[in-house]
Amino acid sequence: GAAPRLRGALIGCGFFAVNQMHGWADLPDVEIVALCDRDPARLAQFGEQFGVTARYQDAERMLATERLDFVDIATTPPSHRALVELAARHGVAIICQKPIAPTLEDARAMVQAAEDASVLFMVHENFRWQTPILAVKQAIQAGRIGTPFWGRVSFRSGYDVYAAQPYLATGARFIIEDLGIHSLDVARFLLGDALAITARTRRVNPAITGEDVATMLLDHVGGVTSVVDCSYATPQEHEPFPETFVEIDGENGILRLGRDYRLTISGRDGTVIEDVSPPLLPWASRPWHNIQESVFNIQRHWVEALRAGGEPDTSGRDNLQTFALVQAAYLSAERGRTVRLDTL
Ligand code: NAD
Ligand code: 89Y
Repeated sequence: GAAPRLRGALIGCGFFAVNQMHGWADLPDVEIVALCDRDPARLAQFGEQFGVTARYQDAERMLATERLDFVDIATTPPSHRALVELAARHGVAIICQKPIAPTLEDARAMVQAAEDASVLFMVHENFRWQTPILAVKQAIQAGRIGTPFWGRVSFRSGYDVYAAQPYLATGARFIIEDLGIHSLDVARFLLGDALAITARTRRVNPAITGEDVATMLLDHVGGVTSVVDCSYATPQEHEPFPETFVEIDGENGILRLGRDYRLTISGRDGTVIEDVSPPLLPWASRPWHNIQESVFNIQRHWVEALRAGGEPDTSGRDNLQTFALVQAAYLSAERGRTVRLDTL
């Protein structure tokens, strides 16, 4: 017969966790059996919305009480390390939202804790699971442009992200650790690991504390160069949020992922334009549907990894490479020089 359903618990019933709950509901292999939020009003409202009656304000109590296969941590970064270490102590597999933690020291300790406890640990780094990004990866792997030698991953927007996520306006750091982290991960996913980074940052919006513009130059293994740029200070007539644009030049052709999810590939056989739009899932809403579908895709991948006992693509260990790029970018911008990752 079918394997028993995986028993998960969600910690952090906030803005983004709604998408995670909808994604789980679409996976017949998974049941979210308990919820945790330290805010009782959010916990109650969320529990009603998704019909989950086992509710806890304290994650420690939840882990001591419930029999779980995994926890899905959807809190903001200051709580991530303690929650990951708690789940590891209980021998429960772990998904944790990005950014993995406030510091590289925390991130390394979390990966170590999961490895010491022999529990699977995945960072919810979902942008590489977006249908258009997967289409770009597929085109490269199929050899449609030959070996890449240059790339650009770009996200420039004027969308008001502060309305739904007010904490983004008040942190000392903003766009690289919140959004650029995804762009850096996409650059790694498409072009390979990076060895060094050079970054420049700006704050344009006077109403926020951290940087809202970043321009980064990456040196990848094998001599590939990329530019990763992001901005939330770039309002435009046709707001592209939350589309990531990609340009890759290869030895036998080029590809461009542009507006409205149009992928243009120019190779030996001429130019082909493909529509690589993400599907609009029943619970999704524009313009977020691209991100929302990637939540479902990464969750499906998690179920496969957990069932097989294999390391997920965006494991904690893998994500240390992306997170090191984030930390190195801030250091580079602060010092005005290139930072090699092996010096962190
Ligand atoms: P939020 O503030 O709306 O929700 C966080 C919730 O966690 C709150 O309800 C808070 O009470 C609860 N919480 C915090 N610490 C807790 C603890 N120790 N125990 C129990 N509950 C606790 O935040 P959000 O906007 O939903 O963001 C959450 C995370 O999701 C962030 O790390 C953010 O970067 C990430 N995020 C990811 C994506 C993506 O595409 N991957 C998109 C948006 C946000
Ligand atoms: O928090 C961010 C993310 O991960 O995707 C978009 C976002 O919600 C705002 O930048």
